[in-house]
Amino acid sequence: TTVTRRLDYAPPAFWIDTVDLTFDLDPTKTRVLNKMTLRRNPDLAPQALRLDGDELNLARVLVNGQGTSFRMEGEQLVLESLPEGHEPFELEIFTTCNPEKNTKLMGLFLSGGAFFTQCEAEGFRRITYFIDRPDVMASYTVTLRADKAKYPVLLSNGNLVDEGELDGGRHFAKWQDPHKKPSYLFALVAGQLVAREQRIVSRSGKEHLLQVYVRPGDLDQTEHAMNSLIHSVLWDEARFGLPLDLERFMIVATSDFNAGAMENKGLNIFNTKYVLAKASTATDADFDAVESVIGHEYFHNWTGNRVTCRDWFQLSLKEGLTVFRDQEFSMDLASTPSARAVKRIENVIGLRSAQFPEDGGPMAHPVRPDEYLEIGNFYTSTVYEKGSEVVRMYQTLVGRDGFREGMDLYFQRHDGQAVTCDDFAQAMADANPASDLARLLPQFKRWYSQSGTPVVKAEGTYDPAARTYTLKLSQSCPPTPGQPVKEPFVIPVRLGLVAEDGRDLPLRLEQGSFAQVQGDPDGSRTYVLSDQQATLTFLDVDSEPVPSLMRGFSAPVKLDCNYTFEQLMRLLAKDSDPFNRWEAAQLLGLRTAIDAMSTPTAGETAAPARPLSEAYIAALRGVLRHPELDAAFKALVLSLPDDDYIAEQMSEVDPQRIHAVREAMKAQLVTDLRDDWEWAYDHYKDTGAYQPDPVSTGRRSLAGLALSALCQSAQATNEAIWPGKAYQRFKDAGNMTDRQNALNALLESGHELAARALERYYELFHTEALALDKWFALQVLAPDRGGNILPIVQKLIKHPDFSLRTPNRARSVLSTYCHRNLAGFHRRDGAGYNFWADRVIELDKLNPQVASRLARAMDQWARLAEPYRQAARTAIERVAAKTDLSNDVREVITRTLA
Ligand code: HT7
Ligand code: ZN
Repeated sequence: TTVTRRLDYAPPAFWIDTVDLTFDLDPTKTRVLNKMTLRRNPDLAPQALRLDGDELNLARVLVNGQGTSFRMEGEQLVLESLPEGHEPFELEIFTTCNPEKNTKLMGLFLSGGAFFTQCEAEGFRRITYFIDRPDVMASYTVTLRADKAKYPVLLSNGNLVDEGELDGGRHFAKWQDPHKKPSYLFALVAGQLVAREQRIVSRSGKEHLLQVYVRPGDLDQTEHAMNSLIHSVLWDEARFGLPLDLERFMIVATSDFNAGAMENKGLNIFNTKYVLAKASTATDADFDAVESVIGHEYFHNWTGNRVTCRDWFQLSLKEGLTVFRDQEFSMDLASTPSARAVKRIENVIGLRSAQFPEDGGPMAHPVRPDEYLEIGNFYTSTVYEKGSEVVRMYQTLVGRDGFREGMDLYFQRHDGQAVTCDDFAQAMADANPASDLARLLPQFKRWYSQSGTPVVKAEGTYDPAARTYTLKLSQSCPPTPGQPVKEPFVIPVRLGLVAEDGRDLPLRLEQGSFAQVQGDPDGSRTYVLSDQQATLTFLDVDSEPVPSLMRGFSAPVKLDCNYTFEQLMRLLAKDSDPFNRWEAAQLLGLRTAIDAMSTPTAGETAAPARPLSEAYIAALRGVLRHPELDAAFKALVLSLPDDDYIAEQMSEVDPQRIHAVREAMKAQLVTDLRDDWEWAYDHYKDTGAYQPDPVSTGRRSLAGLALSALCQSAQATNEAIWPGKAYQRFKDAGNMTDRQNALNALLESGHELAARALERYYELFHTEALALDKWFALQVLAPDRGGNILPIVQKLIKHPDFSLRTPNRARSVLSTYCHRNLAGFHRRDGAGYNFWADRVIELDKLNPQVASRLARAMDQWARLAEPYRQAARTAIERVAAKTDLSNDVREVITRTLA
């Protein structure tokens, strides 16, 4: 229980050059022989060797073949009497561990009778004693021995160099990794698995074998994963000149996994959720997620594996950069400008719903954190998603070609090394010496050190006589834990001036200049706001414009611009930037919600009548019926900001009131546009044979929204046709997207047919784990009606198919309830919070990482109105009072109460 601090970094006292591991795999007692060559770090004074361990049984330690003295300090194995001088020596360590008891799923564990590993961040020490930190890079040879019938497939990193039979029905396989790697990238897999295989020839003419390993019945669900992998290999070569550096690249799926996937060198291990996909059980969103996670792990092969992190404070060096790369990959595959914009909007929705609240709450931390108790708690949306936005800003400041030059220089300088975020920043600046980035680098790096979401305030005035438009920009950033005062950031503001007819007006500045950004579309320029304030005067502006600011979400900030209603309507109808068209609709929705919140009603859960204005409804109708806009884009514009995003805007949060207001807005939207929804449903509902491409995905998404609206409006008028049609569609659907949307339409409208559909769904899919996860989650996500969700949740956790030990299943009920159903969870009687406390305590004993994610559902408690706030505090204090919490949960709870 000690805090680790970034500034305490010191290089390791020893280097490990080679590691030769032999495993005798057994579910309850796996033997591990670890033979290493080490040498003293010549730059440091002689010190003891300290090896990390966690829940290991130590049998024997030999130095150069001889017994030696050692001692334990906590979980560390300490060796004092080692050969002097700088010559390499050999250290052999024999340990055993118990994979079957490993419910934490870190280190070596069992899933469905097969062995898997998870070593990032500090799991390798649960397999053997080691200097378990990312700057210690070694060459690995691994021999796996196991019962052949139970574990016919034996995999580890690199190339298979030997295999054969052993006595007693056992066999072995020997693997050698040609690349040096840190211990967190080690992996092994052993079990009954089958593989889809594909040989490919890369641009350079090299042949590679790609394999996707799954359980025998699942092979028919691997085609999309394999295609995504092939696309990833081709894309990284084409866009970044980065080839696959292995003869063989393997992906293996497991149904018990704490995270999404893991980029172990040449042997990626995946949560089944991000590998398996077939039309009958996976939705369009699932297909998209498979594509982006396969891309993400593959891209780590360069950004993370070839160049890795010096220490875990640099996590965003690999994660922010790799998220950026996977987002660009999905955008490039999307191909049309409109489909690209849809991807961008989806990414920004994700950032705002998770990262913005994180940055404004008790767990706020910089993209490069300064301290941690448990590193597992810092795999956050700040490190990942905000980190990705920081990388995107480099590209915005130096252009796409400049960014590529920066990447090239980064690899030229650092291939094979463990480096820092500063090294990446320096490579970007050095490759672009004439850019704003090079000029502003020290200030730009505040994005790594200062937490909090900056606010950009904008105020414009038009002078018709002078034909000038003056835009005053200023920036500020609220205080965050440990950081009361912030210095100004470097904020790229991509902007345009929109005329009444939608034209982009010319952008001519009286003084100052725009960044020389290649790739800005006509009518957009990027202004780099680096001072606390700036005034831009535009010349030759022949009519009053509406400023379109932060186009494409050019920086991870909140924009505060007091647009009039009419100005927002102009942007929604005509902005050439699709992101800001969508943004205008969101702002209109938010304003309506906030205004309605302050309108008195008969009680806080009573709905204000007809909160949406006629003009706004008409504008949404215009978008819905638009002859040219893509369906996917329409669906995004027609979706109201969700409860959580509305809550994010309030200084004091009343969850029930927010929910009531949003439900009232939705009720009006479904009734006022009833005929339009019907038109949209008929127009978009047929997509033919299932294809997960952007066009058909968009059509299904809009048809789903329409069906849901129609069922809700039918519920209001007691009309039975639409629920009947939804039930029919649920029964007949040829793919899971349409089926789930139909079921959801019934659940959302609260129609009694929902129960029948749920029963039928269970009959159809109870043997398919991922589809069954959805069955649990959909019931928990339904709108809360008079507090009915908690009893449903309580019933579901008693269901024979529910299990706390399988993270996907546990999350499908618990995280869905505590993180994603605002009104269901935040009850006036506090029962949701009590339920949360009980589950966090229970889960912490099994799997601290999953428990600490759940613990974060109370991040925003201090902003709650009464009586929620007091009830929340009581529940958090009850967890805090436990003396045997894991470090993971302890850290979250302590920060939450601070
Ligand atoms: N780099 C991987 C991180 C990860 C992880 C971290 C903590 C505990 C379990 C974990 N499994 C995977 C995932 C990634 O970003 O690609
Ligand atoms: Zn990653």
